[in-house]
Amino acid sequence: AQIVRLEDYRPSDFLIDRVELDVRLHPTATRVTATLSLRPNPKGRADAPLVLDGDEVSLTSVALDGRPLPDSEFEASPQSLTITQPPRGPFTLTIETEIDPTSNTKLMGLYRSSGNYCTQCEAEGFRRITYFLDRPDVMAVYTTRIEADKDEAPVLLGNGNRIEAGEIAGTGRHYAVWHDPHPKPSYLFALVGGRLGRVGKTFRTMGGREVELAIYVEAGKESRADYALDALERSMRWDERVFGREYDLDVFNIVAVSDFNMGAMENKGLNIFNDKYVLASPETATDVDYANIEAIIAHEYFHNWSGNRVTCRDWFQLCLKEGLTVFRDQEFSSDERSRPVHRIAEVKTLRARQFLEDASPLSHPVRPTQYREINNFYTATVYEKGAEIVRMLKTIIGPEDFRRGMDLYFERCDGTAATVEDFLAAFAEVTGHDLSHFARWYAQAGTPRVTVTGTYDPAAKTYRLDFTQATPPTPGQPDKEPMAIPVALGLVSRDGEPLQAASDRVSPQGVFLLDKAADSLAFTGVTSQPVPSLFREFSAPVRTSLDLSNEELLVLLRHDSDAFNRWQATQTVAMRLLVAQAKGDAVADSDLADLASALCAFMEADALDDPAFAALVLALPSEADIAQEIGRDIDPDAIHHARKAMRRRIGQACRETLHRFRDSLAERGPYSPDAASAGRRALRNASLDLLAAADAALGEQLAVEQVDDAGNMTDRLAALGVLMTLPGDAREAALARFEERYRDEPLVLDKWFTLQAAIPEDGTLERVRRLMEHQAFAIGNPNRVRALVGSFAMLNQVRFNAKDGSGYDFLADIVLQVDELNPQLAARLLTSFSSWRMMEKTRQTHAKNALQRIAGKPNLSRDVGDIAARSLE
Ligand code: HT7
Ligand code: ZN
Repeated sequence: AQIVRLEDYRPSDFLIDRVELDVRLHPTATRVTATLSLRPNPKGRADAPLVLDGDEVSLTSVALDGRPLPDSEFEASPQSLTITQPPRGPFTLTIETEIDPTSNTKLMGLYRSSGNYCTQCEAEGFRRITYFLDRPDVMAVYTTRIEADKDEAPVLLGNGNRIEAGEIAGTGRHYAVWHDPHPKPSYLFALVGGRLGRVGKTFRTMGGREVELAIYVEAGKESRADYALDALERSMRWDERVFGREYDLDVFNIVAVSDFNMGAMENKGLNIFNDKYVLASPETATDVDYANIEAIIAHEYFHNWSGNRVTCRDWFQLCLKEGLTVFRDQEFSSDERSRPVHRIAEVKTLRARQFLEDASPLSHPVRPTQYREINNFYTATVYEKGAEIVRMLKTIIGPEDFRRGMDLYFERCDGTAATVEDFLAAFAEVTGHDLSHFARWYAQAGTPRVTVTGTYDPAAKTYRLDFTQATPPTPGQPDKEPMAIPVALGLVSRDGEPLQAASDRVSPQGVFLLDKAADSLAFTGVTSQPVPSLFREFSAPVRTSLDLSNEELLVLLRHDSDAFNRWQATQTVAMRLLVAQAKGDAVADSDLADLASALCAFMEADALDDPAFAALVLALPSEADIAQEIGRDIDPDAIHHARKAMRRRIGQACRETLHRFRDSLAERGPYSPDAASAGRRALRNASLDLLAAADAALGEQLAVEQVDDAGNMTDRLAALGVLMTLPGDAREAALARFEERYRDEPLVLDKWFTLQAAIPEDGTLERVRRLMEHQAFAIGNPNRVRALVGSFAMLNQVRFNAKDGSGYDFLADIVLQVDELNPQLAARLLTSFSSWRMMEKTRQTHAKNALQRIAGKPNLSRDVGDIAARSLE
């Protein structure tokens, strides 16, 4: 397939100032008339033909300045429309096309979900609606007339403000006209037509403008959108307060649909959401669901400035909007919830997804330089590492200059399609810093490893830290340069007393900038041997090797003022022991005992001060984390057994405390999704999990009771999750009762699919195959496929990586099946092979065979072909 390269970017030869669309909705033959006001781009090539993009559209007619064009003056295929000799001044092109939304299973362009019409245009979906210059640097003002059968689609929504609506007498049809005054790229276009329920409220912006907020959902589920609506209002207020950003239209609509390729989409004034990230009630959604809804509502809203008002020049600049917007939504959630708890959750996700990707054949820079299929670059690297870069920038320049830089960026780039260079230029200008070294973070792939050793000189009362950094080779980048790494740090005394220490290389905010391959840092006036606390709040997306003993790390758990590093210290100790056990190395029983007793002591002393934090401390590194740490010759069965044994050990050691938590943290009042209540539930359920690991019979009894008596989905699902680790009739009976209770709740049944797909037992693959026949499963629905097949591949380390290759063969079969319907979804499933080269030999061979079988299949989509090829490179 053709490769698109950043270095080949050139401005479009034509610009489009205005788009008038007339869309007559019909289930199988929707007619679209697009009237485009075009002109040659002064920055483009003179005498170039006009080549419009298309994808599976069928052309009915084309007219230039009102004159129907004869066949000799254009060339049309489903993929493009070329006007061979366009005028050299402004002109209008009127294009009529016909599309079939019902047979659109790719869920890109105009499609139907539960009978409703909706669109998805990012990245290249608009060309599936009409022929267009479908690239983000072509920005136009859109007016959209939508017409539909009144019964089929009583609600008609478009971008911007509604300027007209009416009935078409005698036809049973009606229409609405929407106008969006803000020029935008085609990927932000959207329309919706359907039978939908609505909740809404009025929001007054800081400038006094009244905005009608509304969320449209499946009729009957309106009350489940209340939390999302509240999150929207809080996001709007936060963006005004923290970034000075005000909303700019009279309405802001959100529509929830049940068939959706990703989480949500930030179309201008008309966000479209996967209903999983809108609908919530205590009976159907968990605390994690509520937190995700809040974060994604905020993320899409924040795009109104970081993405829509300032958009991307080309798709290589995707991190410009996604990394920045993830950073903004993370800051919002940290302000609304607990900052340290949220930071730990972010880092867990970053390591599980982005570090994994960076260590795989799919590793790429935050700003890639080439792609075959842009849909494959909506990755953890672009999103999560992209957000970490913005966070490091803020850490290096400080919060005041960061805000001044953001203001300048928004002001200067408003209404434009910008680049990473434009973004960095704003910060360079307000600070006077040269950010060219820092800019390497966008260009160089791979996770740097920082190695640190500390030396104390009691006579001189000095403490020296020696740093080195190295980044491993990644595809296309064998040699790496040193990065600019902000190290937020402090020294901690062993007895918890404050420690006075000074270094002129550390900023007043406690940050040392490591920007060479090796550097040293000396502290003076250090009166006792300290323990260094490095990368506080995880100040940079790096791996670290520290020469600290387990005992020293456990000092940090007790005494560090930085909550992130208190958590990190226990994770590091646990990881060392788990890795050693999984590799079959000798592990001293006293080391296990020390960890368990440090955890029990922490639980006794501190857990109830911040239960959410305590629950995170109690959660051991996952099997996938351990595999990543081992890095080569991985045996997932050995990892599973090591982790299981350690859970048992901790459960036994802390049994009494855990029992006490079960009682003292029991739910008293009605359910509330706030962070403090969620934290208490998290600690109580973590206690159940460890108790069950220590004593299966007791665990089964407590879990069955909780599944049946729980007053909310968080507790019910947590208990059912514990039962998944305990084979037997009680588990099967509880699963059956759960299924019966939620038989009409697809989003809840997804959780039921997920739990079963993750059971680490021999029969799970058969179970997953059986569940694919379940009446609630649908191969065309991304949520269902991700819940069952995606969870099997991503969450079930032992069964997906089964030594006989059965897990890989199964996934390959499903990828090929899904590819015929929805290539984007198939390609995402396929990324679960990304760490195949780290497995031991037998598994590697099976994985390679499965990947080769996929790569060799004729007529693969570009999406799947690209992932398969890169995975094998
Ligand atoms: N900007 C959006 C990314 C996106 C997408 C969303 C839904 C379906 C297909 C999609 N392709 C790309 C979502 C976001 O990051 O905010
Ligand atoms: Zn986004």
